[in-house]
Formats: sequence, structure tokens, C-alpha cells
Amino acid sequence: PDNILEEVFIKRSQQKKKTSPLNFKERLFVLTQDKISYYDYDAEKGKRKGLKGYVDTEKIKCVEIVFPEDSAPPDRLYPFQSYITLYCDAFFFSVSQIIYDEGPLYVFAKSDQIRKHWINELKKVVRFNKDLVQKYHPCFWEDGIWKCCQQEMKQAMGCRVLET
Ligand code: 4IP
Repeated sequence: PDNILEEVFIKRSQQKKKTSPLNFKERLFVLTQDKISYYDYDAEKGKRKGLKGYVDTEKIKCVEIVFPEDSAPPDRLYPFQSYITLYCDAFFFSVSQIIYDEGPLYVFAKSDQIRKHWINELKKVVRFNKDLVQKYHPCFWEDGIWKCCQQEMKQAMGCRVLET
């Protein structure tokens, strides 16, 4: 499949399980019409390594930037001043009927320009998706709450209307 974009981003762990750590990994992201895939990346050799995960683009509900809440310490933002959130409709049913909820995927771009470019391309890719939302969460999901509206459910409906 043809790659639309390829870029190294810092990805926040999605914390699919309650016990998952909150950490940040450098990953090579590849966007095609069907998928956003991310790979382990050898920064020294500039080479792609193993596939770590992917999101089916048809499941994406929203592609937006994140606004850090006013009190966010600057070290959490530095040196990546930009963010992308992807709200994926992420219900995976395993054989044992355990439901994983994927929630938001946070990706930190190295520059505002890269962020803008990816958001534009992603919006084109997802524009005909069935499940696009009209409301989103402008701030992070962190420590079990949405920082923008204090809701405690990861799947809680967005609190701000998207501008079109
Ligand atoms: C992992 O932490 C990595 O951050 C994973 O990212 C992440 O998966 C895991 O989150 C998280 O537990 P450790 O390396 O310390 O184990 P990656 O797969 O890119 O290495 P995702 O892909 O989901 O962010 P959970 O929620 O999948 O457990």
C-alpha cells in the first residue's frame, strides 16, 4: 500500500489496561489510507524495526490537537510543543470476551509544521468515516480523568464542540 506520510513521533503509551505504565516512546509512524502503523525505530541507523501497533483509519472518530491545561508544567511539553490526538473507536473483542477500550492515542510531533501537515492529511483520510464525532476533549486524559472536564470515563463524550 502506498505510504501517504512517514514520520518519527513520540507516542504516549495508550494504557489499554489499568496497570499499563504511562511512558513515552519514539516510534516511526506510517500513514496509509487504511492504517496508521507505528514501528520500533533505530534512531542511529535511521531504520525501521518491528511493528508495535496500528490503528485502522476507518475507526478514527476525531483528529485534533490537544491543548495542555494551564497548569501543565513546562517540562511535560518540552521539547515537543505539538500534539495530535486520535480518538479511535477501539473495541477489540478477544476470544475470552474481554473488552479493551483504546481511547485516545497521543502523538508528539517535533514541530508545529509537521503536526499541521499530519493533521491535514489525516483529516482527508478520515473525512468519510461513519463515526466522526462533533465533540471532543481538548485536554489530556491523565490520571483517570479528562483534564478539560474532569469526567472519569475514558469513553465520556467530548466536552467541546469541534469547529469546522
Ligand atoms: C508499554 O510500556 C509501551 O509504552 C507500549 O508502547 C505501550 O503500547 C504499552 O501500553 C506500554 O505498557 P513498556 O515498554 O514499559 O512495557 P509500544 O508498543 O510502542 O512499545 P501502546 O502501543 O498501546 O501504546 P499498553 O496500554 O498497550 O499496555
